[in-house]
Amino acid sequence: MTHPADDAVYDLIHETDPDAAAILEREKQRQESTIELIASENHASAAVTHAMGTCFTNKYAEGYPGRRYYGGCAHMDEIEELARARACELFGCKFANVQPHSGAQANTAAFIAMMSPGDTFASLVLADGGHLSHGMKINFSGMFYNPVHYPLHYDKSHPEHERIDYDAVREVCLEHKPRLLLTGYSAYSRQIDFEKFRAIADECGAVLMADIAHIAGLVAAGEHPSPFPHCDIVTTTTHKSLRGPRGGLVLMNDEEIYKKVNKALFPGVQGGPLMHVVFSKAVAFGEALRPDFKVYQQRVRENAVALAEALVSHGYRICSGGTDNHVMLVDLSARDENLTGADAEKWLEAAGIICNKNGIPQDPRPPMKTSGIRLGTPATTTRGFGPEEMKRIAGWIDEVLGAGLQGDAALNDRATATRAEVATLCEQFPMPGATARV
Ligand code: DSN
Repeated sequence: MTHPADDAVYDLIHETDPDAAAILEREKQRQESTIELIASENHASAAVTHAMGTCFTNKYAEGYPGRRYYGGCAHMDEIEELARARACELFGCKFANVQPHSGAQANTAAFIAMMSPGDTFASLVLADGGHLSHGMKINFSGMFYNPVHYPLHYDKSHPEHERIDYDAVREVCLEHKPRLLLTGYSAYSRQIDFEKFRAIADECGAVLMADIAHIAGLVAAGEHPSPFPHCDIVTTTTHKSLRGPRGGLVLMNDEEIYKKVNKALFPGVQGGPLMHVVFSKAVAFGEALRPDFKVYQQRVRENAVALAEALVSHGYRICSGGTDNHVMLVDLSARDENLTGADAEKWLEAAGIICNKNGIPQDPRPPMKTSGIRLGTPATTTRGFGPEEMKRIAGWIDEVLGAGLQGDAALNDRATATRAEVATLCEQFPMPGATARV
């Protein structure tokens, strides 16, 4: 399956640089023939993919529409205004900055806009499902600010086990009086109650920020409650469930915050915006505004539930007891206490199933080993997989991990057989966007 635009791109690059073209071809074939379960990845459409390969890449446009540091920016202004307007329509807010190169850059700008160095903020620690830029000591957020972390419920007999403990969030905030309270996570499968966070932020006098990088597509489609009007500032990536190009986005309703964010991002954090990516963001937001995007997001959630239930039927445990969104954390130790996330990631890749090892709450294993894997359904749903395919995938996962536990010979046999079955299924559900030229 090829898109004519992919053929043209491949031919062009092959003519001028066969070495690079060969690598491109191998990566396209890898994506085409494997099942992508990394929760933060997706298959962008051909329009979104190829929008990044336009002459917009040639242009410097430091500044913002109407106030640039370079001449020749008339069409940069047009496309940035279009992207901003579509982002605001999609998320139901008044202001958008579409220039962040990534989610981490968006978070950096938000922190600079809302805090002074040394200020305290409250967040969920990475090990419980947060993010590197939510206060890890090795990241700017932990180097220049003072993170305090609120815990998850951690009590196996409690119905809210491994979910946000809103009473504990309140206690941490009342004790530390953070300047900013941060919600939104990278490995959390439950709905976030933004209204409860707002009440806590108001009680302790904090700014409320949400990083909706993972759930942005669901939020845009109304399949997860919106952070607006509760949050003061919202950051996201554009390439995960939102299915756009790789990049970041900041959203808000307050004009003063908007001005601060604009200044914080440029000149505070970034130089020239990636206008070819801004162009592609506009195209992606246009796609997300279409009615079929809502149907897509409904299917993402249905598939996540189907996959989680099927894994439970094979003896795995889903952290927090299930999923409300696109992602799930699978506790492998429930299936076999010797199973690690690192082994599972490697064994499944050999079988054509791509995922990432991930710590589970209070994981006794270190981050490069882990007791869990994180699975998500945005990419497989884009391909057109449904609940039946999710059941097949869960079965394959169990067969491969079971074989891996028996040793290398069993794993090799099983992985080879599964990889062929996976490739056959993938052929029936071609990857949209930049598809392989085979
Ligand atoms: N690396 C992303 C993820 O996989 O969730 C977050 O930045």
